[in-house]
Amino acid sequence: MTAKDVRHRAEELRKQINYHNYRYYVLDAPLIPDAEYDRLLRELQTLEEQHPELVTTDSPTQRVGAAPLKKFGAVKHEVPMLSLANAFSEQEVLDFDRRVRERLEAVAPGVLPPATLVEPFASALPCTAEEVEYSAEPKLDGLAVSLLYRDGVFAQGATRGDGVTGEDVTQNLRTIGAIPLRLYGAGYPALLEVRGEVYLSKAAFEELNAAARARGEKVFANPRNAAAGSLRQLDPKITARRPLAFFCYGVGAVERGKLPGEHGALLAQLRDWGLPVAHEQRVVSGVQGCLDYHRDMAARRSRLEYDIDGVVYKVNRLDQQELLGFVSRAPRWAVAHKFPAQEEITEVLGIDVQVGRTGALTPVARLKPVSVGGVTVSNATLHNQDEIDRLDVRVGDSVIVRRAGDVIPEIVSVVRERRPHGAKPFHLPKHCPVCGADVVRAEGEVVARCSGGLYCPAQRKEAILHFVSRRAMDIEGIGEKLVDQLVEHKLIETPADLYMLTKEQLAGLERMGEKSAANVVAALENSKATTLARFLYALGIREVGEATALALAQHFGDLNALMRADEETLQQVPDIGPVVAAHIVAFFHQRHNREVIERLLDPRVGGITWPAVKIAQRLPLAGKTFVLTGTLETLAREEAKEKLQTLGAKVSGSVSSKTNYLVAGADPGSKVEKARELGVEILDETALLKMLRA
Ligand code: 9MJ
Repeated sequence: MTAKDVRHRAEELRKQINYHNYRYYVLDAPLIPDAEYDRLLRELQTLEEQHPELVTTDSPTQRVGAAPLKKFGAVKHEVPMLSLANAFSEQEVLDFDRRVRERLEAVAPGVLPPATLVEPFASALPCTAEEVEYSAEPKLDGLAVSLLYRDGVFAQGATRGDGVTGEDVTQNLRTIGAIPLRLYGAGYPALLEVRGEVYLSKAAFEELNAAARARGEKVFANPRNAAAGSLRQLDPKITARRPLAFFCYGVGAVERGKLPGEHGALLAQLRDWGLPVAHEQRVVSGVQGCLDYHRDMAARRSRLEYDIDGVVYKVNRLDQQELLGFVSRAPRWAVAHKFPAQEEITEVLGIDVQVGRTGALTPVARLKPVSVGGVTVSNATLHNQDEIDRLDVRVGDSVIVRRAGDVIPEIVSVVRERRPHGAKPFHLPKHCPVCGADVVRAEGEVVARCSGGLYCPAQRKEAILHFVSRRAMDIEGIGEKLVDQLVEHKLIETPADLYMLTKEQLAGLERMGEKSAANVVAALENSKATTLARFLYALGIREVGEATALALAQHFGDLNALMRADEETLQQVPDIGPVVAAHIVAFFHQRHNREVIERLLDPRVGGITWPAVKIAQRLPLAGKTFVLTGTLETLAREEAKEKLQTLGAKVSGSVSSKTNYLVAGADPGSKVEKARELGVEILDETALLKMLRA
């Protein structure tokens, strides 16, 4: 390609990418799949890497990459960023509308001349203040920002700050996909300041917090804090990783250009220039239109992608807005009609611990019932011990609870000043509140679990369904409906009881004929001849999947040996680390689990058997740990690793006292020295190949 071709191609790609951004973020109607979009972006990136002189600041490749700042600069808002007055009842909205009409009548009785009042806004509508038109919009609780476009190119972005001075967060705003780096189309003013809200969708907020919770990090109290915390990062790379969104709701400074004279039309124009506007925005007639809109949005609220805390009404005609002006820092032409509070204060009466069907323990706060946004809340999830520690919530505490949309109510914080004397920190029990088995919280895990898998009534149905599943004992004809009935009619408590069921008992159940009952009994009978690996998998020990069950069977060859093994012994089995080993030991440590196993094997009950696991079946390299280093000539590193693992070896990344062999290829590096120090046997490639063949 000639230099000119390259420049044309880069321009073409930028145009295309901008168009697809517009389809995706503004119209919500993408034309191409993400993969195709990524290809366009990568092609442009490659061109720009090869021809750095072609890079422009508004290129879609220039969203991330700015260096971290020491502090944010200050930005003065030429047109102040106003806040909104609130209305909490219909009466307050009626009062607002009355004040608007009275004031319009007072300052411009009768008919206003065609509006030349507001430059650059053009309007030719007569003004009668009988019924005012309003723009009605959802009110998002995010972070208000101002975006400055010079000749259509994003030049500067700032937070609202105190309304007069904000922080320069340009580099962070550039990382937000919904903010165009260049306006779309044509006809925009030479200088255009767009105003709107940066926010997190409900899904993005939940995801962000779930990830933080899983890492044991602190969670954000609400989407607003999460959005603010994400945008006010000195390192734009951190902001880039947060799924922030944006929508615009107005303009500030405008120079050299014409804009529509009505707010609704203005937003439509901004949308055409590539700026996302809330899809729910509408123009309504009079105060009744406003109240209808409020009711409609309240009903739709839980189904929206983002949290809203109310709706906003704005006088639609900009000349009327100008006439109305503002008091202190809020415009007289707009009001936020809030929904009832989503947060309330109440007391923690107790903390219960629930055991889920997989044995996970979840602490739940029992609350003094309180109405939150019109719904009575008497419970709130506390997630896990880390969350309890983070909040430091104790029985007797006064707490702030929040109910957002349909999600389970949560405790946001504790009002420490109101803590009663003697309130003690709460700890999850050491024994399962349902079955009494030990509770295990494996190192590095957030969730604590009951280890009474085969016996615990809370896990009963799940344990039985897993036991009969195809890859476990493969008992056909026993599904969820049947297990529900068997457990509810108290015909079975544990998997061992399955084998005592009679045809008559089964045939007496709903949707079970003679024939299906006979089939189930036959399937149970058939399942008795199995393998040790299947049986181990069927026990449903936490973290023991099929592969681990097979490795355990091959390593120990015998159930009793496995049941006696301690954590250290278990970790000699390939791919069994400390977490799995702890789960296995905890499981077999429970007397009730051992009793169920005994009954499963008892010829008078389960009568389950398997062929002896022959020594020959044991993998030749089981229990051996290898480390690979340097370049091998005939084998790729991954290939060598796979071959070793197939033969039962464990392949680790670093040499330690547990290493049996170090395989050293060409240019092996420091691992060889370490191996020598520790007295680990060193193999060259020939020796390795020989071992693999043997
Ligand atoms: C929010 N937060 O959703 C305004 N807002 O208008 C909407 N905020 C606003 N409009 C003027 N939709 C000042 C603030």
